[in-house]
Amino acid sequence: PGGRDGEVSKAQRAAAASEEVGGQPTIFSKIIDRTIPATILYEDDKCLVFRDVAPQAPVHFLVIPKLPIPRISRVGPQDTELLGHLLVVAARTAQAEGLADGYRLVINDGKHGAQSVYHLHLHVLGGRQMSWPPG
Ligand code: D5M
Repeated sequence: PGGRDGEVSKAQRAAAASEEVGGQPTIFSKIIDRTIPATILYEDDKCLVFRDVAPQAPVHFLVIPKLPIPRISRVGPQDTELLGHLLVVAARTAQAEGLADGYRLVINDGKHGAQSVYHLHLHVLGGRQMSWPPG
């Protein structure tokens, strides 16, 4: 597939992301385009990292792709490189945040995963002892 197919795919998936929330862009799209404020820790052409507004640990930030993939269960082989990039950025930002004793990475998917924002995001939580299993 050439670049044209890639563009079609992006448009379709942006539409899919909107459908999940009744045709409105998610709050994370508004953070990407700076319509609403966030405490941004890192940004590049593919992703954005910002602090969670309702932190569940002393350090709690989110890593999101700029491409509005709605949820992890919607990804395909075309997303492999992007997903790897998000993990590398998560780990590097965790290091920059001083989480040398470890941290928790979480992706919530759909209803049973208690996902509330339908724009894919990795939670990074640290700065305290985590327990297992999660609730
Ligand atoms: O988690 C969605 C997360 O997004 C949740 O931890 C709150 C966070 N959130 C929601 N709105 C904002 C804004 N405006 N800034 C920063 N963080 C936000 P989920 O995995 O979907 O349940």
